[in-house]
Amino acid sequence: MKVSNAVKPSNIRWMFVFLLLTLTPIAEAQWKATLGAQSQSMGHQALAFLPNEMWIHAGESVTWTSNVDEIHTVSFLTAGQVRLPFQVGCPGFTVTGFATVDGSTCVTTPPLVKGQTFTVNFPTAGNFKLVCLVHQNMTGVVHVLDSSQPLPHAQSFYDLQAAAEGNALLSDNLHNHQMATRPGRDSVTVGVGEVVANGGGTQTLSVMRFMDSTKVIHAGETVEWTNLDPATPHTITFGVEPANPVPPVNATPDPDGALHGVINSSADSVHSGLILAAPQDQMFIATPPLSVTRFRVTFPHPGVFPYICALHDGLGMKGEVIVLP
Ligand SMILES: [Cu+2]
Repeated sequence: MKVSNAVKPSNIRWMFVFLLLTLTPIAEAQWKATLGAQSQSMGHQALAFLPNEMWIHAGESVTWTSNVDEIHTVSFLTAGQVRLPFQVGCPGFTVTGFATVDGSTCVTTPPLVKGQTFTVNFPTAGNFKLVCLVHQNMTGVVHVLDSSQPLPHAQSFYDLQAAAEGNALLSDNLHNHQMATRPGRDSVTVGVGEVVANGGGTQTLSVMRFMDSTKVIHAGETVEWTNLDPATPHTITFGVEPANPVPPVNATPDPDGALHGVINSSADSVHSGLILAAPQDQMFIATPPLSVTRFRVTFPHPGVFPYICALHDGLGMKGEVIVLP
């Protein structure tokens, strides 16, 4: 007698296994995600919630753990709320360790560093946008479903996705982009980066390095720094680091808008202020003004002049200019 494929004993066994798998509820009261990923040198920073989209049941919690030396926040703003600097937060309301999010109030952590965790309980169903107040293109969403709804993924899926997304960001090679936009011999690229999108929001790669970190020039020449990163600010800081990194010190605008300083001796302090791309243009919203993306320093005299990015020197973002006679 011919036995059809559909009722072979081996197929019945697999159908049973499949049924078991599909009928077993995903019972995860406590979910886990990661803040950021970084290269060993700390120069490549994935500014991302990993993963940045999760589906959970009402009443369950998610714990975010920082994995990196760059700071991040876990922040849930109320609908339409203006995003404020991370130093201000919600404002004036920051919590550590644990919070409840139901969309009625803003909840944010202070900046979290490697090893720190934050757990959020979601008592009610809804879709909750997640942002980092330090990095504007680091966003995500937590879909909180009623307990009668099935969940699409288990924690093991999110663990794999987090690792894959982090690796994908860190391994993206922006070298060609950097070389193509390189303006000239005495130029230094101040970081390069990219913003990518997925179903949950946006994730960013920032390479936090001066690409030609040792520049050799002759007395009287000028070095030009250009920030190629679409979102991350940097500074070029010689001498004393100012308490407030935002405004420039001892630098004035050239006719094309770039800031320009002069260093006569190693006792001089010159600070670019924040050098960064303008916010991304969006249809139907007022066009943002140009921002300052370039900084120039003229060196009339020989010497060795070290400098740092005041924001990211802790990650190793440093350079020097050697001025020959
Ligand atoms: Cu920097």
